[in-house]
Amino acid sequence: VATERTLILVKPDGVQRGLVGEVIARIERKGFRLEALELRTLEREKAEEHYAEHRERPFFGELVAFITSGPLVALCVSGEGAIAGMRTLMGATNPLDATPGSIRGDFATEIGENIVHGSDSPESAERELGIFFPDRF
Ligand code: DAT
Ligand code: MG
Repeated sequence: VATERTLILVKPDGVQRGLVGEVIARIERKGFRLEALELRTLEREKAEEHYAEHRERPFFGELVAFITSGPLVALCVSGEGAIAGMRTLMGATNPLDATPGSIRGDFATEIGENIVHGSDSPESAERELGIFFPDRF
């Protein structure tokens, strides 16, 4: 497995609930590295760009409203197999389906408030890192 980097977000619900340290601790304990970290509130345009693949979905408006609703923490995480590895640490998109022991499985119940985002492929990772850290990656 190659060394990869991926964009991770602790979404506004995770920041609001004080779970930033918990999420970062799990990432570090797993053995992945933090390459960049920023607390910011996302502008609507950036949110729409980040979630462009979901533009036609019925929940798109809610998704953009939620992700812009308060500060989030954006991270670049790297390591062997970091893209799939972080998806495993996060758990399934719907927290009710997420395995206990995963972030979503341990801390969430609602699909619309599932604490974390992680890129789903090398292409998405590079695209998303370019949105959040344009002068770094
Ligand atoms: P993931 O975040 O696991 O990559 P995704 O890319 O399919 O999942 O969807 C992006 C986010 O959109 C997801 O984290 C929560 C929200 N979402 C997905 N499906 C939804 C649905 N059916 N209803 C409401 N929100 C949804
Ligand atoms: Mg996704």
